Amino acid sequence: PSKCVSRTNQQQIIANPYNFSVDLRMPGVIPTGSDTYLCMAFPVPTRQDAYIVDFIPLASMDTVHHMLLFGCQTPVSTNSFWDCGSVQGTCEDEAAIMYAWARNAPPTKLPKDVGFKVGRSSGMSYFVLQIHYGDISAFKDHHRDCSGLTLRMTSRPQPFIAGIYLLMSVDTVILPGQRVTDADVACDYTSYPIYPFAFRTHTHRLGKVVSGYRIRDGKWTLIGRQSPQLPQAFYPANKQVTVKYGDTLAARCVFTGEGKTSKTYIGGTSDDEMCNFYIMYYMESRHAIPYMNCMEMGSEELFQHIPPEANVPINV
Ligand code: IYT
Ligand code: CU
Ligand code: CU
Repeated sequence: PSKCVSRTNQQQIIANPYNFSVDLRMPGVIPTGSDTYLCMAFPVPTRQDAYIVDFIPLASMDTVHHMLLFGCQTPVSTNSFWDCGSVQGTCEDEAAIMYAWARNAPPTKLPKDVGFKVGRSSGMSYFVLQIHYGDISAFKDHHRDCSGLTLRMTSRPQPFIAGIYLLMSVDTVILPGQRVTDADVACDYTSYPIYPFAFRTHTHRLGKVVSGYRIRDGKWTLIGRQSPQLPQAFYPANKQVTVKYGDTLAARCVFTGEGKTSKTYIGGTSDDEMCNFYIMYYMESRHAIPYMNCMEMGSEELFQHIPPEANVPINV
């Protein structure tokens, strides 16, 4: 159908020969049930390095619950779309998240002079777009969906690169009936300075609040705090906080086991849980490190000093 045709080629305005746009859209799909996750891979359209400097969502508000954009080397499939619910994932290798759009949440903008670096040398040859179709009653008319994103890109090197620091728990167990379970994650930061500008939280049903902090000289400073039951977009971070060598990054997810009759573990299905705090940062290009993560359980002694707000639920 004509409305699925990519506008990318027609759209080029040769104002600046370094700049171009890429449309990533579903190829006219009809999800077969509510809560379907569909993915599609797109090769990064250049042999040289390129930078994503802006994201423009093209999502049908009545059917798309959320969209995520990943970069990786080996997507699960390279021809057309696939079902990427809990069974099949996005990539064979590690996927790096670059963008999240969620219904009813304001989209994040990259700061000026900041871009996500993509292309062969950065280990990212493919984009993978994941779309979660929520309520599919709007498909009763059998129309096809072409939701997706436009990426504004440039081949001009950017002064700062964007990156993601992911704090995640790998070993939390939530006991049935237990009112509060804290999942604590913390790591020493031993690299060049990063400047957080957005954060995203992710848990499944049992998460109440997720908070992320920088600890410097024993003092805890909030980077961001959100209910994972609100749209899981990237929200603006506390801009005052920069992170440098010698700091500690820490996150706490608060869960409840109320109403459960069995233990809940970390895992991929909706009956499992996850505890994720993503920090989107920028960093000077000359020592660019685009992805970092922390999976260490924080020490009890350290978390004795976490601000009490980390355990205050956020009303949704
Ligand atoms: C076990 C777990 O917590 N998985 C998370 C975090 C994660 C994200 C990425 C782990 C790896 C990744 O490559 I990207 I290894 C998780 O799956 N989070 C989901 C999405 O997959 C991104 C989320 O919505 O945050
Ligand atoms: Cu969703
Ligand atoms: Cu999850």
